[in-house]
Amino acid sequence: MEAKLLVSVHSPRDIRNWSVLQLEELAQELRRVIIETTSQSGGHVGASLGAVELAIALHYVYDTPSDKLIWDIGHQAYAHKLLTDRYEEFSTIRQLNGLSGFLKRRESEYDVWEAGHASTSLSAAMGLASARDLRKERYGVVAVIGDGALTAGMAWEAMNQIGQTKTNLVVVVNDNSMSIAPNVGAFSRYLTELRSAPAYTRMKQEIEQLLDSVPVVGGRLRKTVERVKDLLHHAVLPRNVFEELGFKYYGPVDGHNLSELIPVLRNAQLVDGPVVVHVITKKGRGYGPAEERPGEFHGPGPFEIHSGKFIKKPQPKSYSQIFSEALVELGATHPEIVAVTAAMPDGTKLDRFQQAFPNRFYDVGIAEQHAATFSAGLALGGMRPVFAVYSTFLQRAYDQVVHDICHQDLPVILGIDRAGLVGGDGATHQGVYDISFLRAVPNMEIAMGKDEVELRQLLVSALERPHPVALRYPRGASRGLDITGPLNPIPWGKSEWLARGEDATIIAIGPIVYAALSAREILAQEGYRVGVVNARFIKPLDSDLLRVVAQETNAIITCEEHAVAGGFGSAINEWFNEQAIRIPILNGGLPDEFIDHGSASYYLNFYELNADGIARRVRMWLHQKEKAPKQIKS
Ligand SMILES: Cc1ncc(C[n+]2csc(CCOP(=O)(O)OP(=O)(O)O)c2C)c(N)n1
Repeated sequence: MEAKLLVSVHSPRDIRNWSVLQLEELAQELRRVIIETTSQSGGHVGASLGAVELAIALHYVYDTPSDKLIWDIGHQAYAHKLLTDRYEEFSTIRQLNGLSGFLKRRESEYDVWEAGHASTSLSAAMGLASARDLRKERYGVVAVIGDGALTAGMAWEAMNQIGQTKTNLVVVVNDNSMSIAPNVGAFSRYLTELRSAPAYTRMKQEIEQLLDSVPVVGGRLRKTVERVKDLLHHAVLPRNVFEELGFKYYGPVDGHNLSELIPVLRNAQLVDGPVVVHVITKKGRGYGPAEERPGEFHGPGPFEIHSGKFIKKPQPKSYSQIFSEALVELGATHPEIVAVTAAMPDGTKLDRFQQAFPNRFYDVGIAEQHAATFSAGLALGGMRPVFAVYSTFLQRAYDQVVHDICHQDLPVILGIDRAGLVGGDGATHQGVYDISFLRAVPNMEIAMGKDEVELRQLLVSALERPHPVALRYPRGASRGLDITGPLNPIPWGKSEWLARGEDATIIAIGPIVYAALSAREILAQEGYRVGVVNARFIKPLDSDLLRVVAQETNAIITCEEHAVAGGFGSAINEWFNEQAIRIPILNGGLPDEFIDHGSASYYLNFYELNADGIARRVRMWLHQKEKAPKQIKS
């Protein structure tokens, strides 16, 4: 498409002398580009369409990049990317070697802060503003945070600090009353009240101006008048929560009206001390289907622009759906099962459980820490909580898992969704660390099936355990297997022999087991006798089986879609070390580096974790071993 205005915008400086009319045209063009691009590649279309005018106004008012603009999460910042010289590459967004779907400091000097997880912006802004003040530098600091992200404790920890200081920092609350799903909780309700009282707020601002304009003259009289003004202020004008915390409050402002937004941001910029600008926006603004179905258009794949229909190849059910539906099935006969999500009812598919058992479902907002300890409390009270959470977001609740769940050995089930590589969301979202950080914790048990049949069975087994259990499953489509069989448990801690082999045995965890089986076939054609074990359990390991492996085979290869450091393979190494059984072990997994956006299949190939890659590594390794002096097995 032709973007006649945007082609001439190489930096926000290029628009700073434009009229509001021109800026409005630019907004329309930005929307067209965002819709056209995301219709092909998918992406965070709804949030970004909602923040188009906000991005324009902020870059218009502030002298970026000297002034620092921090976006919370960064998923809403596509217009910011386009205004900062990334139009030419915009079609590569979220693809391998293309632009990131979030902000990246190496991508642009305008990307001041990198995120992907919610609610970090205010702490980062406070840090930046404090450094500025200490170094006696002069630049503006502005943080944009959504009403959803404002439900997180971390945001309030920052508000608590910012409100106490006199530092110059502007917090823009981008309030669209949506998280991914409709926003939840008491604070969200409070924002709704604040939003629905613009007439009151305007009256309040007028009274404030009036009071400020009362002239006061010298000495004691001045003090008395100031005091009377103060008293009047408090008597006439109840303050909102932001003001109580020490912020100056501007709003609510229509976030799609540049003539309103720009002057308010200018005023906020002039205030000495912390300010909240409360901006009302609409998720999906300007694209009918996204406005009507904001949840679905939060982060969709490709779609038809004219109909808003998603372009999807028919696929088996996702692992999330399998997990959630099994939970619904079990929920019918287990009234003690309760489901918990931290703002991800759609992503985790727990919305199915919500429909079936509304009283036993909790969406606590973007509050993973709270969700974990809340689950611990539920378990303490005799319920069987299942907290379904993406592996990456569980990182935030580590202390709660250690201190509140595991230390008290409470039987909470963590449904660890998106365990493994995640694709377009990239480095901040890869689910490849949870084995490492969970298996170090006493009482925690960790399992992962090779497919959806085992996922269902392991859920039944997990419910029988008196300890915390982490049950991992990957992002995306399952294998399409028949899951109509009975929901029988898998014996706890028992791995599965899939094939025996004298030359080497591959011990794999999760769906990568199937790649290991294919690798075995490739190698069999070359004369290698390779066994395959479906581990199923990371903790506890199946000691009996591992002993047999050591007796029957000359070498072990571990395979996991997870970081090698501290991962499943490390657990195997530790076990053999501890048993003083010497056997060569090769660990297949992901390296000690952050893995950017790009398809999971690309990275599985790149890191030799698909069938060909596993076969290649095993072949090379066995070949080298043949040349090396013989290892001694005890
Ligand atoms: C810690 C964490 N939990 C969950 C998510 C998933 N997530 C991404 S965007 C989003 C909604 C954010 O809502 P809001 O801040 O209001 O921004 P909006 O999308 O409405 O613009 C959620 C829950 C995340 N990024 N980080």
